[in-house]
Amino acid sequence: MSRTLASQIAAHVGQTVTLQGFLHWKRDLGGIQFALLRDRSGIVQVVVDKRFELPLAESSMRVVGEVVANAKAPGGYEVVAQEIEFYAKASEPSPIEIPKEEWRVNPETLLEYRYVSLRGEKARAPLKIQAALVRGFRSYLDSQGFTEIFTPKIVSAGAEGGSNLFGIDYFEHRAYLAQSPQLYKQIMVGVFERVYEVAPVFRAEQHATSRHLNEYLSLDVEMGFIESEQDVMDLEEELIRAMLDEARHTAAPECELLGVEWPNLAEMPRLEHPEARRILREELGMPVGADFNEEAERALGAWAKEKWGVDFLFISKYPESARPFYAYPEGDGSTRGFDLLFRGLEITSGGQRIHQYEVLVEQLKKKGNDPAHFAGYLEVFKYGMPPHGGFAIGAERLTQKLVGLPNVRYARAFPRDRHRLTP
Ligand code: AMO
Repeated sequence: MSRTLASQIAAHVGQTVTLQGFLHWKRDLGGIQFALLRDRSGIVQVVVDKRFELPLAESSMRVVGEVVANAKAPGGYEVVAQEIEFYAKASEPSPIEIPKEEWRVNPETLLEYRYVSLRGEKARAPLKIQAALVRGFRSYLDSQGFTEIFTPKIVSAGAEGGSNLFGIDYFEHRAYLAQSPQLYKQIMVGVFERVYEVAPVFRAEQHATSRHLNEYLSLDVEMGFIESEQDVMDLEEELIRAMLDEARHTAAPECELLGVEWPNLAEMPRLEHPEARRILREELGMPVGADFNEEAERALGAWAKEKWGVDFLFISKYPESARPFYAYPEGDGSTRGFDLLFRGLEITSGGQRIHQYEVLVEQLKKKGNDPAHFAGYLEVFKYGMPPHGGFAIGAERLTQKLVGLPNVRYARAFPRDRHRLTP
């Protein structure tokens, strides 16, 4: 059986086609019934005569019929059904009316019924766009000589600090869910020089916010033989362009459906931390500490948009106090660590890392750690690590900001948050 998609019917006027999909909506006009069939590509109107009884919405179905032009039909074409088969009829009315997508329901309700609310065209579109972003991530890095790696998600210690680790029982040992592949991607630089990973990571964030998930997709990159963190930012700039390009071309209908406003990709300025801090204090009247909070990031994003017309802004040279122990110290209290803000939200942390064993031990002690606790982390640095650096992009945050979602949870199919473990 050859299947025609909803988006292809214009090319088949006068022909008999087979459609497969879901009963999106139905209407009975007495003598005649109309059904909307939704498939992965879109929605098509089907004219159904009284011979056929239409079941509840969301039933899965197959329609064989002739394509005719009809100016009144959505998209200008419809299919006159000759045959209809239902693979599985819905046994209950959908708790969310999929066609009424401007759902004025409690967001918790939408997440509660995510297994069916995701079928809405607008609900599923961010995930389609995210898939394109990830595809762009992989293909750009492949083209630059990177190797995809797969590192353990069950680990014996945290890499980003102990506060937001999920502990688990691992036979007779205590283990944790990986909060970042940080150590492993560094080790793999010693193997392949340039590596990336696309995998979930876990953070026991105590607070429910619009930008924190407890499980998110981390797009990790690490590369060896760099001169400085500038090389890493150069790569990230090109990578972001390639990712957005992929989304723009291969998820064009979804971007259009959501009215995605395309960001300025031409420029991604780099602001050093002391200057960013001065702007916040003096120009924006916001007293800030070493690490910038959500409000400060938003303010900087808005400032850069107004001043330079940019959507992406790097903040570089973070102070040691705001960076993990592995950040490369400049010797003046600053590091070669950076963040990338997109429309005022941090979507990336990264930087050059320490590659010398003695410096790492020193930095660990300086931060009040006992190097013995980091023996596993330190081991590889005894074996000739090259100067290296990298970063991680939070896939849901990038998607959230690109498509303008009010909450990062809508950029993940089945979000895990402070109160949600199902569906
Ligand atoms: P960091 O902890 O800053 O850095 O995380 C990197 C990026 O991941 C995203 N992110 C999150 N997204 C959703 N929910 C969360 N709870 C959450 N926490 C972080 C953000 C953030 O910028 N190992 C370093 C990266 C590196 O230096 O290579 C790290 O994990 O977009």
